[in-house]
Amino acid sequence: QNEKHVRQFRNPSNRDSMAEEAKKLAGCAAVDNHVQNNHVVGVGSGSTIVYAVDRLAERVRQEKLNIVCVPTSFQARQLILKHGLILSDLDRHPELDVAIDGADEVDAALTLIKGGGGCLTQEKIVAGCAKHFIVIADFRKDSMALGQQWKGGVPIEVIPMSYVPVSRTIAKRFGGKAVLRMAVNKAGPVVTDNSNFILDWKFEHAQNWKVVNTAIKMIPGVVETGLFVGMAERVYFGMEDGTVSFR
Ligand code: ABF
Repeated sequence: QNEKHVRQFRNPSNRDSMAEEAKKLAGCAAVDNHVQNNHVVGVGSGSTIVYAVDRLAERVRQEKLNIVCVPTSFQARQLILKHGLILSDLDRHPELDVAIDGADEVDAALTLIKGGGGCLTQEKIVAGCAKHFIVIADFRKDSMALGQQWKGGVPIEVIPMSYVPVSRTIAKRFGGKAVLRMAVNKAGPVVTDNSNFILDWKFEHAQNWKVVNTAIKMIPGVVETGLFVGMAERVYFGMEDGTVSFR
């Protein structure tokens, strides 16, 4: 019995398929517990949010809910449209009842690293406009301290002309290395929805994330960081055993 369990756990494809199921559980839990009729809902980006929007669309159909959605990215906009949900923006709905989004890593204090998908700036703006910011993730994102699970570093969106000086300043002041994110085909840098570049800061050790976040934001050229400090109200984790835990 034990051996079978170990084998299952070591098989990456099993773990990945468990993670897919876990994302779905977390997405459904967030929508079921936090979305009500007449809500304006912020829709995050990534693969976990896809399950949340599936569930949201299902509830809108079944319960005839009146829901308005504000996207955090081009991907989120397409998802909203694909499901025939009502699409809005922050001009028309600057105050959201709830925003739901994924994360790359969540620590014990609910500090998040986000932006692996490159949409951190809009994600932070939308989360900041929401009365409740709810995060959904699978068990692989749950971490005691940032950097223990997610190895991609902290994404930082920068104005293109500033990427070299910003990268040098970060390395000098906070250690580690801030690397320009390149497109998968290496033909050029990743360009965000706001026409900016992304630096991935591979930090060397745990820091006071609130202080570091503020300090990085003060560097000329920095648009936003993927550190979400004191923003998440609740995080739902889909677990390997088919349950949902939250904190
Ligand atoms: C967005 O999508 C990002 O901030 C984060 O990088 C990513 C999480 O993606 P996934 O749900 O695919 O793990 O929420």
